[in-house]
Amino acid sequence: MEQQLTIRDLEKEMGDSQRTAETATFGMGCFWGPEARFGSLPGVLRTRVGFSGGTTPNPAYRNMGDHTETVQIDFDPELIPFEEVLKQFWRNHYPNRDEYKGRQYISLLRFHSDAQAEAIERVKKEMEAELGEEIETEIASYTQFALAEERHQKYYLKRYPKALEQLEIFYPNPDLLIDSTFAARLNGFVKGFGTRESLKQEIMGWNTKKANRQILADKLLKLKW
Ligand code: MHO
Repeated sequence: MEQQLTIRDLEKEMGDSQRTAETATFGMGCFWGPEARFGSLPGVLRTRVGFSGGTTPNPAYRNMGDHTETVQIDFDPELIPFEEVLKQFWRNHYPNRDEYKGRQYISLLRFHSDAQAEAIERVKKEMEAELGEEIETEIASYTQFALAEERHQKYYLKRYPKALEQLEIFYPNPDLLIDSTFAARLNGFVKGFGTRESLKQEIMGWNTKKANRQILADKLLKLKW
């Protein structure tokens, strides 16, 4: 019998571009939505949700203490510059909301380098002009990020058990959804970001073996939701 390829094999060469990948960490309200939005953007390699910005040890969804719901993405800055990530961040939530449930839903940014810190200051000014208000996003240097429970990862995609069943062959363990670009795109797609056709086009341009790209594009077109 032919050996079954898992998503790790199918996306292998994309993972290799980790050489150039950058990470961004931010909170903009309930983490389910922004994981889907950012997961749909070409150039975003991986998305995950978790907790950041606080001091409570071992945070979990029902015990996040002073942490904030946070999305973390790995992206290829040649395909999507950090400035663009920031514009998507600020244009898609209101950063000055009154506190609600403590720090759980605050607007939060953690920078991973001096270059990111500088870009944040620059783009923030631009966004303040656009918004006509000062932005109160909590900005600090990155220290830690704790992954949320598996049920919160790719939350919207998980609302489609029938599709997940058809994907099981690529993802024999649900944890494989966390690091997968294909899963990030599908999670965005079910939330209404992008079309089947635009996603197929993008996949055919991925830095993967041609046969593997074809397998993923075929799967996408055949998926029954
Ligand atoms: N309105 C959602 C928020 C979940 S989000 C992960 C709920 O509590 O059902 O904070």
